[in-house]
Amino acid sequence: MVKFIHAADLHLDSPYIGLKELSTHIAHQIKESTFQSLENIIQKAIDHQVDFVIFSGDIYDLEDRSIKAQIAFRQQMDRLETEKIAVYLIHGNHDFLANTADHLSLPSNVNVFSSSVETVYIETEKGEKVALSGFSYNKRWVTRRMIEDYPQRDNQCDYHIGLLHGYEEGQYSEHGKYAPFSLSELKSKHYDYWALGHIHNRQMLSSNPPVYYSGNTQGRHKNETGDKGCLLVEISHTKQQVDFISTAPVIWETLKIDASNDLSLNSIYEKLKGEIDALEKRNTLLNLVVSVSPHLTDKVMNKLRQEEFIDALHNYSESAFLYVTALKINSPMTVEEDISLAQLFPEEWNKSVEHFLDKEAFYKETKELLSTQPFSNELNEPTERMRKEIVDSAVTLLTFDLGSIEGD
Ligand SMILES: [Mn+2]
Repeated sequence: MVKFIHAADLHLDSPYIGLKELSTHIAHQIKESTFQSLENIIQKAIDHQVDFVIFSGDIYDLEDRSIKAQIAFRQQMDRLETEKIAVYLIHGNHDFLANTADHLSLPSNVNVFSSSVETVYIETEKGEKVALSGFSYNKRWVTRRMIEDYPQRDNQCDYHIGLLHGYEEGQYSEHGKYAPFSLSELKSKHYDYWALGHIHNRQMLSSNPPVYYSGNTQGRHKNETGDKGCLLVEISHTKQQVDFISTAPVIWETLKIDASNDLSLNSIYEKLKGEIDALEKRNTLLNLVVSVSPHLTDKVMNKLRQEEFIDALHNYSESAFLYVTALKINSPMTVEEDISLAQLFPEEWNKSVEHFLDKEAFYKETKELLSTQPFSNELNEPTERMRKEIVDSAVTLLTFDLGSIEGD
């Protein structure tokens, strides 16, 4: 049996996008979160006495690796070296191998794959032979189907593991720049495990053979919600066990609350406070989306939109903080009294909405916009969920802001 940890997309020293003023205590914890998550992963590797650790790309957030990130990574690799635990890592699109003159060296237990697919062979302490195949990005985009260069399973070995930072095709074309592959191509290699990186949402593409994206180790913005960490993998010839281990010290969450029956500031506040207090007590950055009644008075509405209202919702306890990073108030406004575009031209309206719900049309129409700052930074790996969110918001905005015609 071989036992290892699979992690990816650490993005050490990520800048946090979209966070406003934070207390220094919280700001510090957030700034350190990618490092803390790495430290937790290494501790788990030691606790579980794994045979080795795999990092499937994007260890650093930028090709221009910060000194702080390099030092922190080296320190953690040193810990593994002391424990005689080997590390196999590939670089991804964020930390591609380029000029290495400004790189700090890593201890000898760390094996970095080069820019063409190579296979390394190791023997575990129990005497089992393991082959690991992978490659590192040497530029921002790798459009070549690198999967074609991976060898077939080496049957002289007990286990053969693939490391690949790339995009599984079939969902949308934006990721064609990232070493695209299909699941059937992976399966055709007959490996015992595929350790994938690039997609930040943890997911299993196949259980047999096990093919996993471990997801990133720490959420970095409001669209990377939920628990984050690494995978503990145990493979023998009779069973495969893949367990998620939570290591992220801070999580992002979105909470949608329906307050459309509450007409006073007090009852809205009580409802929000109640739902927030019921959340699990752990460091949380919360994105609140609240639906309110169209019959709220302007005075109540103004209060809801004040910064002070958000401030009243944060929740700090000794063990954890909950910080509301954004409050979105969905109000149907005065749509009931107006004639909306949707009512006036139902056919055209539905046609337009449908048009934008179509993936291809969406990317065609937004291509230019999404490739400019600041969108290009935040959306360089748009997920299907983000796309739907954008379309949803646009439809809501159009329905309520533009869709209604003021009677003059
Ligand atoms: Mn990444």
